[in-house]
Amino acid sequence: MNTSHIIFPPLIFSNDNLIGEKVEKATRRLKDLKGIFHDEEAFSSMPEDILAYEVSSFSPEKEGTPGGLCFGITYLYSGKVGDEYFITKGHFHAQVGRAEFYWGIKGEGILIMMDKSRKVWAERMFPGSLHYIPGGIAHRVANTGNQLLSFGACWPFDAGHNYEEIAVNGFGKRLLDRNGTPNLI
Ligand code: PAN
Ligand code: ZN
Repeated sequence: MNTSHIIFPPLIFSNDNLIGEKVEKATRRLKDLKGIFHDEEAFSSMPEDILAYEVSSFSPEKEGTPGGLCFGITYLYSGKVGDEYFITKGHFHAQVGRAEFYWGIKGEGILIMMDKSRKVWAERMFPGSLHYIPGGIAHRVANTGNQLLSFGACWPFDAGHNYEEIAVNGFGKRLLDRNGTPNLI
């Protein structure tokens, strides 16, 4: 048998690690999340270099290629700013019709979603949980546990990310710790 056409894949996803030459890593520290948390006093009393989350992603095609897919793993650290859990910035996709899958890998958290009318709902995330985020729905994740939360994501290449709207108006509800229990308020 001629094995010359059998190659190693460009990507290995092992445990919660994404390994490959084309994997890119983005880092978000508290200072990158200014204006996201409601307790500004608690925010400014914390070291701004604290790691909030990292994203390892793999984009097999050129940005914007219609029909292409992206794959990413987010590592969201455990922590709180006042009574608010560490969260990702959150975004709508720039192309409104673009959906996405998330799935829980490690730790526990909550996926918060919001539609255009600012109606908010949420789903628990845990190892093995699978979440479909329809097009036109803003999404962000909170780590509600005391260990790292890692989750996978797969989204269309041409989705694009609209952070602006969330940066300006936030979500309609926040996930706050009330006596040790997460509450959407
Ligand atoms: C995810 C997110 C990732 C980080 O890959 O980009 O969890 O969250 P923010 O992008 O809101 O900072 C995704 O939803 N991609 O579309
Ligand atoms: Zn997204």
